[in-house]
Amino acid sequence: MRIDVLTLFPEMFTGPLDVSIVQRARTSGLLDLRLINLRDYTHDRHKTVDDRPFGGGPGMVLKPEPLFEAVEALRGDTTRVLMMSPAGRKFDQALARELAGHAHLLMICGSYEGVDERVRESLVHEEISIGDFVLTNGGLPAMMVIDAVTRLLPGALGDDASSQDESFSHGLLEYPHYTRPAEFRGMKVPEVLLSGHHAEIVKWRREQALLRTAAKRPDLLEINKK
Ligand code: 21W
Repeated sequence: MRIDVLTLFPEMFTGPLDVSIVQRARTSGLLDLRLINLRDYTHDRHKTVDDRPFGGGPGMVLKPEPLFEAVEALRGDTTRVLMMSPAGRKFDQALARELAGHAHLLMICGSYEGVDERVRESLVHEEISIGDFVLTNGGLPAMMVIDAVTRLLPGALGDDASSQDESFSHGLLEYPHYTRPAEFRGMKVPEVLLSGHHAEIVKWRREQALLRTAAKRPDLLEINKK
C-alpha cells in the first residue's frame, strides 16, 4: 500500500513512523509512505500556502492552488483522497479496515487555519476526525490513522501477534494478563490460569473480557459489530 501525506510540517512525522511495526512495514516494502511538503507545490519566492479569508475574520486559509496542484500530481486512478479535519467522520476500527483495503491513500493535513472550501468539494473523498477535541493541526491524526491502517496490512504483524489479534479483537476490551511471579507482594494470579485447563482458561478470559467491557465501555456491547 502507498500512503502520501501532504503537510506543512513533514518533520513532525519522523519518530512515530520510524519505529516498530510501521518501520518494519516500510522497510519490507509493505508500506510505501511518502511525506510531501505542501510548500513544494508553491511557485512564488515566499512559498505562500495561505491567505486572508474572504469576508474577513481572524486567521488565514490554505490557498487552493498548491493543494490542487499537489493532489493532481500525486493521485492516480485508484487513489482515495482523505482530509484530516475536526469536522470529519469519527475514526474507528471499522474505518481503519476500510482504508486498509485501498491501494493508495492521499492524506491532506489541515492546520488550525481553515482550508479553502473548493478543495473539500472537488478533491476530497472523505474527511476524518480522530475525536472531539481540538488539536493544532492534522499531523498527529494522520499518524494515528497510518499506524492503525498499517498494522492491518497482511503480513505487517508477526504470525504470533496476528493470530492473537484474531482471538481478542471481537470488539471487546481485553481480559487481564499476568506473568510470573505467581504471587507478587501478596497479590495472586487467578488460580484458573495456573491450572493448565485450557478450556477453563478460555472461558474465564471470555467472561473477564465481557465483565470489563460492561463495566468500562458498555457502549461497545450495545452495537457489538466492531
Ligand atoms: C483545529 C483545524 C480547529 C481546524 C477560523 C480560523 C484533523 C483534528 C484535526 C484544527 C479548526 C482532527 C479556525 C480531532 C482535530 C485538525 C486543527 C477549526 C479554526 N477558525 N481530529 N481557524 N481534532 N485540527 N478552525 O483538531 O486539523 S483531524
